[in-house]
Amino acid sequence: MTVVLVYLLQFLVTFFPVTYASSEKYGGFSEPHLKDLRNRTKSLFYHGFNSYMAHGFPYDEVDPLTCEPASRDYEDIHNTWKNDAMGNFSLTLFDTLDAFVVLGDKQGFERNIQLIRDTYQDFDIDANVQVFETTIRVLGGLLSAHLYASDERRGYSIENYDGFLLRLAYDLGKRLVLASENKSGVPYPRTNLRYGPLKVPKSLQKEQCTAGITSLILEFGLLSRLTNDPIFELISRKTFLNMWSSKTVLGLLPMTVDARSNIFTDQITGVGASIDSFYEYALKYSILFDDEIFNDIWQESYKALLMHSQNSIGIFTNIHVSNAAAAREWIDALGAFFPGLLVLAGDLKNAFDFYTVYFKLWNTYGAIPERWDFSGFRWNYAYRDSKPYHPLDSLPGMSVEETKVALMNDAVLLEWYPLRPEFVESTYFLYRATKDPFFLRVGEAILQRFEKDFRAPCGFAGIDDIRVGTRQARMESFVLSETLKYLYLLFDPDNDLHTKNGAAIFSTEAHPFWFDDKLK
Ligand code: DMJ
Repeated sequence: MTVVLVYLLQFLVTFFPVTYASSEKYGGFSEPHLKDLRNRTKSLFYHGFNSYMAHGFPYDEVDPLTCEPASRDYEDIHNTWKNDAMGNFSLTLFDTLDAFVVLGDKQGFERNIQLIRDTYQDFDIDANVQVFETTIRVLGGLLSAHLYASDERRGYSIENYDGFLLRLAYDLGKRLVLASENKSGVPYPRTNLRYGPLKVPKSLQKEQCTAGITSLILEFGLLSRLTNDPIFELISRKTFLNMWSSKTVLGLLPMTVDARSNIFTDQITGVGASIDSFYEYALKYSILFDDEIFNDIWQESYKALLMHSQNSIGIFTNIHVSNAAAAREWIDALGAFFPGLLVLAGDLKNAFDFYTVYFKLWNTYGAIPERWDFSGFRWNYAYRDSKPYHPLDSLPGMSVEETKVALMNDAVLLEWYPLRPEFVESTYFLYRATKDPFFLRVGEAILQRFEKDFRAPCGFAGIDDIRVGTRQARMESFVLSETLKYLYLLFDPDNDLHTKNGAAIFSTEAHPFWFDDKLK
């Protein structure tokens, strides 16, 4: 026995420092383990993309369950869930161009660019699309691909590249910017790519949101600087600053606006859907273009959130903009990007506190509910606020198990999970900043869920109702362009994007952007 122990100790003394040293480099995971995670993520990406190419292209998406091509809803013009993003312009292909660079697949990158050259001369398409969605997914995809194709310093430049991706981006930009020609001063939310915003039915032009109005600035700014046509940046900057000037004395902006009158239609704010990328683009624009004014906007708006919206456990809650009174006790799946943004802002403590709430959601549901109630309504009602919840207590007439299920289900206010990227995005940023293997473990769990539960015959199907697990007949383009991209990057410490030479800002759709004098 003693001999065995001595051998064991010797073994540990001999090998522990080696194991420790190599695992420390990759935050506690060995390189072969990380390599395996990368390969598995890569093969998921190719499963999704190749399914799209085989069955979906040239349409916008592929139905992951039936393998039919998927495009706009021509029967119901009010089906904005589909029609806002699907412009009949091979959406998935444009949105995933730079993902091939991230995966280190130069051939795939060049092949897809050639395919675009062969298929698209312009965006002269009779389709009503949402300006924000088209900007972040298609224009953003084109700009990032153009940067990689043209900038020799990044190692993906294409021989004899003639800038046609930028010409396409310019064509698209000129169509999208027409939406700003609205007397009210607020851009129309939608436009018709061929005929302009006036061709869009009025019923679709009423409701705008703060994120939609302010989040064109990164793509439009880059487009202006690369083409030397200032119009895009001038207009989007002016729109952003106008919006910011209508903040309340508390420094808060409401989330919805009537585009016809430029009047806010609610008085509530938070960090999730409808306002998320306002914060994101204030900070990212200030970094990409070294802009003091936008840095001040970020600082001031974040300070207001810390003061009025953050609660005692670190959730950024929804509040009234004029008096900061609690408004709605829920958070949404889109808000899960905020911890990642806070990493970029250098505020790790608040990033981690808010992240742990989403982590808990992932752990509980194996997904992030689209909207989740943190009020504990039924419990508080049953006990008239007298008894705080304890995991071993139950509701009247229920077992402990039944109580847990009831409370879990009660809390899901919107039940779908379309494989959104935000939680993975924040996991990635927190890992980059801390190198804590905890985040790699979270990533590994997400990867397993993709392999086991989200994988479908032709790509990946989201969940229609996370309480029962019914599947969604849709793979949005962001599954490939964002969710799997961030997951891959999480497992790839030596990716070009993590080197000084490859540094970039990710757009809200995870397209890497950079800009300096050499690109002018
Ligand atoms: C993406 O298209 C972008 O991240 C956008 O900013 C918000 N939501 C979707 C994915 O959830």
